[in-house]
Amino acid sequence: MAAVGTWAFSLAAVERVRRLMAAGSGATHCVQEAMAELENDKETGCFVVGRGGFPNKAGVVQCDAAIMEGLPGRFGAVAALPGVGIPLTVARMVMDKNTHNMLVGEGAAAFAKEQGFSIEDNSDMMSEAGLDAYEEFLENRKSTSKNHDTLGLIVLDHLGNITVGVSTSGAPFKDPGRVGDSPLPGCGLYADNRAGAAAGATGDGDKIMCFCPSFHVVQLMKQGLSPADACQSVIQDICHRVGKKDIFEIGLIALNMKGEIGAASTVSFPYTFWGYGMEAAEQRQSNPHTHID
Ligand code: SD4
Repeated sequence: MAAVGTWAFSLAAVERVRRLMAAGSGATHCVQEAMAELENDKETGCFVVGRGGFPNKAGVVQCDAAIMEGLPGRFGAVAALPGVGIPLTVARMVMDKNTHNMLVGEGAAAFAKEQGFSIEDNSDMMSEAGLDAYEEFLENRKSTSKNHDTLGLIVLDHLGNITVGVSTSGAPFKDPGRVGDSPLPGCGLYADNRAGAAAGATGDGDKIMCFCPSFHVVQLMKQGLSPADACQSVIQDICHRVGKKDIFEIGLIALNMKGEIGAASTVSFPYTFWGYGMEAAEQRQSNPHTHID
C-alpha cells in the first residue's frame, strides 16, 4: 500500500488515505474521499483547487478534475465545471455511470445535477482571498497571482489496484471555458497497473498538455525506470525540447506497483510531494528540483 500527493498541502489527503486504507478501502475510494475533503475546503482554494479556487475572467470558479484506474484504464473527467465544490467526485461518477468519459461546462453541471449534486451559486464557491485577487485582476487587467498548484493524488491499495486523481480550479482568471492539462488523460494523469501511475502537479497547463508528460512517465516506468528517474527524465526531455529560456512551470509525481514514489519539477519549492510507501513509514522528500542543463 502506498500513496503520494502533490505539494505540502496534500499532507491532509495523504494522511486521510492512510486511515482509509487501514480501514480496508480500495484505491479509487481513497482517492475520491481524500481529495473531496481538500477540494471542498475554501482555505485550500488558494492552492488552485475546488471551492475557494481562483475564478475565471468572468468571476466564475470553473473546475477541472479527472480520475483514472490502472486496470483496465478506466477514466472519467469534468472540465470547466461551475458550482460544485467536489469536482473529482463528479469525475468519478462520469467514469462509473456515464457512457462518455469527459463532460464539460453546462453539460457537466447538468450531469452532476442528475446525480444529485446541487449546483451552488458562484458566491458560495468564492473565498474572500479569491474575491480580493479577482478585484485586483479587474483593476490591473492582468493576473498578479503566481499560483500554479493543483491537487494530484495516487493510491496503490492492498489488492494491487492503482488509481490517480487530479483536481484544479485551473489557471487563475482564465478565459471562460478554458480547459487545462489536468483533466486530459496522458497529460494531467495516467495509470497502467503494469507499471504505475503519474500525475501532473502544477504549472502552465496550456504548455504542459503539448507533451503528454504523465503518459510519458508511465511508459518509462514500464521500461524499468524508477518513478524518480522517470519523472526526472520527462522533465529533462521537455527542457531539451523547449530550451532553457522558454521552460515553463511543471511538476510531476509518480508511484510504481512496488510502492516506490518519485517527483520532479522545473520549479523550486520546499516540498514537491508527500507520500508514504509500503516500507517507509513516512517519506518527506525535499525539493526534487530538476537541474536544467
Ligand atoms: C492548469 N496545470 O489548469 C493546471 C493547474 C494550474 O494554475 O497549475 N493552474 O493549467
